[in-house]
Amino acid sequence: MRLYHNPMSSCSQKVRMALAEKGLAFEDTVLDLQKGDQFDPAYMALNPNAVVPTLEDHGNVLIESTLINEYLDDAYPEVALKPAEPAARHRMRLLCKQIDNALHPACAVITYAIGVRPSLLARPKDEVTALVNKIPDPARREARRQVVDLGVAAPAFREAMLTHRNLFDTAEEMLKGSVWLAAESFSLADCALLPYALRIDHLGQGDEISSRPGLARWYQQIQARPAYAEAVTRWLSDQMVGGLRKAGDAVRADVAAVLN
Ligand SMILES: N[C@@H](CCC(=O)N[C@@H](CS)C(=O)NCC(=O)O)C(=O)O
Repeated sequence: MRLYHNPMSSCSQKVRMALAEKGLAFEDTVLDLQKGDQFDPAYMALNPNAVVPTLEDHGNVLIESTLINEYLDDAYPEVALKPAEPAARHRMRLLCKQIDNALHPACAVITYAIGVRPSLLARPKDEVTALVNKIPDPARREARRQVVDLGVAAPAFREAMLTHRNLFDTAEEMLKGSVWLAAESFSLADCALLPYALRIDHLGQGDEISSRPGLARWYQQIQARPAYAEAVTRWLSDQMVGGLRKAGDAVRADVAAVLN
């Protein structure tokens, strides 16, 4: 099994979490997303969307993190990460869908507006424009251009923060009745939400988690799992996390002003 991924990428964290929960070993290829490795034609032959992760397993090439996790659970069912009960399974899938449709694009917006923009602004403008122009999806490309130009003042940034609040409210409701998001047992829904809680925390907006008691409890609980150390902590560097936190501190007042 080979995973093409990036240490900090949220979708890669989601898949690494499922792999670790299942105790599955894998070889890996790390892509530098700021350098543009994802646009390499050889990689795009595997993943035409020019994004990570991609999984190769027994000659199959699998893309889309949520579907990769579903594949892993089907192919390696010994440690089950889908609830047995059909309604709980639907809750799990609905949350994964909401995350893919709304939260993930919103996370890309806040990550670039706060965390990545400072390093992009330090690079030659035509180099950054060329990188943005390579994004195949027009909506993603336009959102990226907006946040590179305007940072947290971009209209897309405020929308993205509100999308996070919406999804975190949904999660808070789900956690009122159960230990984990979709059921009493840990599931792919927990793997799916984790990277976004982590990212908002790293970007200096951890109040969005700590102000919701159920989510705060869940966030602590998931970080205590052995799979978290294997799938997340092992891949984080102090330099990367420190860079995000520093960038978050620098725009804290601006973010508060935009949200008020
Ligand atoms: N829907 C895709 C989204 C993947 C995605 O957006 N990956 C990001 C990292 S989390 C990426 O590769 N970005 C590259 C870029 O923005 O150019 C999935 O779930 O796998």
